[in-house]
Amino acid sequence: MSDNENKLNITRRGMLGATATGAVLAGTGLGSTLMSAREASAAAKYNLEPGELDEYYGFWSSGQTGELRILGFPSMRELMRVPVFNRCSATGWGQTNESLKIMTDGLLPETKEFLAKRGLKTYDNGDLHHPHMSFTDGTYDGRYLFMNDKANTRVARVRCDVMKCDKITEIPNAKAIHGLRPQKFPRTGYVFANGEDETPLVNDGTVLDDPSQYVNIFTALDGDTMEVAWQVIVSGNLDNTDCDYQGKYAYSTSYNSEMGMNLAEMTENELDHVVVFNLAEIEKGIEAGDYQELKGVKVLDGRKGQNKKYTRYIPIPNSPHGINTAPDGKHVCINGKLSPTVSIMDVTKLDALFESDADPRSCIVGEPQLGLGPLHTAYDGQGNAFTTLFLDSQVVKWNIDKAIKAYNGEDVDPIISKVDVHYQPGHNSTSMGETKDADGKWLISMNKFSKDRFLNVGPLKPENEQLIDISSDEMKVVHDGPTFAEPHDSIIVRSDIVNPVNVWDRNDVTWEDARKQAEADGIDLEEGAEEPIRDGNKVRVYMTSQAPTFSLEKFTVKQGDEVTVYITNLDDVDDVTHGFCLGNYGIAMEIGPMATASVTFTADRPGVHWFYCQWFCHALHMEMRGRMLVEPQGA
Ligand code: CUK
Ligand code: CUA
Repeated sequence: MSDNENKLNITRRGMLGATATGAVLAGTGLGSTLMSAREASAAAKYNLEPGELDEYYGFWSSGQTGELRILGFPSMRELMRVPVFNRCSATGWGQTNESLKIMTDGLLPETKEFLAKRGLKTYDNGDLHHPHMSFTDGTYDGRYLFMNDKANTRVARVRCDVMKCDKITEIPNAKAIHGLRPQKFPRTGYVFANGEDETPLVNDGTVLDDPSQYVNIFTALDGDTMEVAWQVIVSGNLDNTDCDYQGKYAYSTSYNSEMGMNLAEMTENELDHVVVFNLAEIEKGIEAGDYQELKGVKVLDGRKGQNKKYTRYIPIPNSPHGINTAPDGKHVCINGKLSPTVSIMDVTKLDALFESDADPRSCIVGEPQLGLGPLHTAYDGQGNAFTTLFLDSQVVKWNIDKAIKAYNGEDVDPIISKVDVHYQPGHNSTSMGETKDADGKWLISMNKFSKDRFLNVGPLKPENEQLIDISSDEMKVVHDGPTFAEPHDSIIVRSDIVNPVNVWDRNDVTWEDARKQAEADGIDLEEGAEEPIRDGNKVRVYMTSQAPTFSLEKFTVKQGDEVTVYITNLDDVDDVTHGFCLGNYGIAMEIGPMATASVTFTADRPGVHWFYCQWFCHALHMEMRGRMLVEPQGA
């Protein structure tokens, strides 16, 4: 290998930092024909060698797929899919008793009844837009992830220790939970959730075309219990939401202050608004009994013109969409969507708004024109903002202080640079950018259309997520990442904050019901039982699994029995997940190392039915199987 080739290889492997690489390239005279030093340095960070670990976790939504996704970032390698509102063939989410408990416990009684008539236990679909981690003192704390379901008005929580969903709450009174954010300070605390679709307050089918009877609902959940803490009735629908770093205010954009019911009506006004929620006043209002109870929830009236201290309405140019608090703890960017502007709100001016009858626009301290279709803004923690321009297919980098100066009449241009993205960006996220620890290294632009960027897969095309190096003023797109429907939003979290376990704790609450049932049956879950336990036509089968065998190679039940199979995985080893798939019974589930999982079904098909382990676990994985005999009725 020649000297030059050798140096080239080293460069390509990204083993040198920017300076050293630059020196190597300059020394060889190859600098102009190869990657620039800066590109090489970015490549060194995102093109990981086999076995190398990422610097960040990325938590991605999946829109109408209904799951949460975990990526290694910045390599953009998809690490895991966590089923939440969807069903999952691999893990049995939506089928195991443990997952069904999580999916059904938080449903409203009326929903359970409605679904039962359709033969369903829970909704089959969801629309997950906004995943956000719990905070302590203004930054991520690695406890939980919270996320919305716009389709069926739910909020879910994922435990970061095992990366599984543990609570799903259906929100009463509201419709279509869209914007969602956890409280940043002092901790989460509240989880704020916007109802996007306005409905008649009493929605019993007697009102359709009387807008005066339509309301919208803002909800605060308790992030620890996942119960609804309180709700506020507002005017106009609610789109996105965020909150401050002081623990005093939450705020939501509203793109339909008109309370219009069709497109023409909804976009009529030049100004829509942001609704600001005063948390202390709302808590006082509840204390003082100034609420009505609707479906078991304390609901305060914060509509426009109520002149109560719960809310203030700040006029914002036409149809604002994203709302993002800057890491400086002071400024909030409100993205105009139909207006080419972003409005900068100063949270330190909100007290005055509530204390006196100050002009609600007095908290707006800047309103730069950035380009067409501003949707969402992210931050680098150095005073700069990055806004997606949906119609322009660009991301614009701009400076917050300069925008404020320009608003005050100084002759400065806040725009630093623009970069083309492909195409039509919605959300963008920066590394740690929605916390006070924003580090200004990376930006991801989540583009709705990929068009010509990838091999054609037919009329339904993937989205395109582009990794952008923002370590200098000139933004640089360094990677395209196709994704299936339809991540709206993501967060990028330093990897040291997230510390999942490798093996389940046998005392985990997930299989509490299974443990209680086993105790009642006099069975130890970790031992299993040699024969099924019969209880009328209910039959309980207790098995353990240890690669490559189930503790039962066969069991017998009768046609028509309601059978519950409990499996405890005794493999106390990283990565040895077993499965239980019962052929032609439509049954399959995952049993993680040291976990218990169970599934209940009616044994209505007589005959011999093989069950097998569906997670590859051992050289004899294929042999990890057994038989269920279903004796015909009357036998
Ligand atoms: S919303 Cu999708 S691009 Cu649901 Cu956060 Cu703005
Ligand atoms: Cu156990 Cu495959």
